Amino acid sequence: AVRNVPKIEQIDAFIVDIPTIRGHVLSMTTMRAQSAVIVRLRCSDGSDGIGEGTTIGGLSYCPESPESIVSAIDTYLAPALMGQEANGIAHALALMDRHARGNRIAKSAVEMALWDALGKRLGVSVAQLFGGQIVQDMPVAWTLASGNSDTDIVEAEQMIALRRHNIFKLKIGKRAVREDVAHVGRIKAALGDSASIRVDVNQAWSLADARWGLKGLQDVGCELVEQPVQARFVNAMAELTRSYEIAVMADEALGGPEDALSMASRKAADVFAVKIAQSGGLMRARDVVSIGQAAGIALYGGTMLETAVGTAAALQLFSTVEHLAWGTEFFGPLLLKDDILTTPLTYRDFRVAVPQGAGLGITLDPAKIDFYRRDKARSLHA
Ligand code: MUC
Ligand code: MG
Repeated sequence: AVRNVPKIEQIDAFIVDIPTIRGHVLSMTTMRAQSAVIVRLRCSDGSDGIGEGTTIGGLSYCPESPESIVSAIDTYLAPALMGQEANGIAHALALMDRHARGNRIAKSAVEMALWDALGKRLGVSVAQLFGGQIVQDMPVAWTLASGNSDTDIVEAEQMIALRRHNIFKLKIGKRAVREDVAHVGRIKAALGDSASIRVDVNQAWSLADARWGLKGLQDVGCELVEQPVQARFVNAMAELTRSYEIAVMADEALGGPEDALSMASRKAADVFAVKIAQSGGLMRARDVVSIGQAAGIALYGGTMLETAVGTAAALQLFSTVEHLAWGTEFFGPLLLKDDILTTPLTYRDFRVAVPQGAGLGITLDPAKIDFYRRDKARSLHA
């Protein structure tokens, strides 16, 4: 008898442009909106899945842009997967690799939709598909990046009073190192022990800048520095990791398991910021986690400032990881002026909860999607 297995029938990818609640000032760009790529996948048995593949600041963060993610999916990945078995996610990933080099975020968006569809078909969560939930919720950091120290202090104090966040990541690297260290020092002095302060340089420093920077940052009580130098400067990351007390975290340097192995074997980080999109999907993010665990590198759940879709995927996957020593930054939906789910994710008591239900455990709000879709050309974007 021929098995009646569900086949992949349709994959739609589109951009939603959602304004941010304030300007988000990073070393390479200032964001005023997030352009997220949403994927909707339909299977022959009527089941469907949602995915997200999002980057930051157009092409300023990495070699993929929102537009390139959509075009990679439409032109290469979706045609390669049409008619393939929807349950065969490992096979789908292998096929995508055969048809397209790189383009991790695009592949990740499609893989995420396949996991969501599989979970919904089986009536289990994506966390269950990855071995089951160990934790129900996790600590969630907030990024202070208004571009102004006083505004950042007010914002941090509000977050602490609301019991929403007490871990703060400051975006630096745009100004002189001295000025950045002073900015971080002011914020740490204002918040004291009520907050954990970390910084993300997004690759902006030279090794010489970074030596001064790390020394200054640890002296003002900053606990961790993320990607201080360019991703390809692994030796510099290794030198910084061994030379200072402050923890050094790899972010842009981690494009999947191969990079994780090279960073681990060269002792080029104390902490891995593990991101689903940057790793090339949930399976590969899980591989990065395993390599980190095997090497004794601490873990942190990172974000590409995704909407609640990508954030839910991260919550599902990381809920199966026993120890995230540095917590997470799964706050993406809170940076956006609007949420695209029917029921938003839950943030309380400094933590974010893993959504319950089958697949990713979320439902898109169709009216919101229609409103923010770039290809529907709303007057908002005119
Ligand atoms: C990054 O580089 O880590 C994550 C949080 C945030 O504010 O920006 C990002 C991207
Ligand atoms: Mg980063």
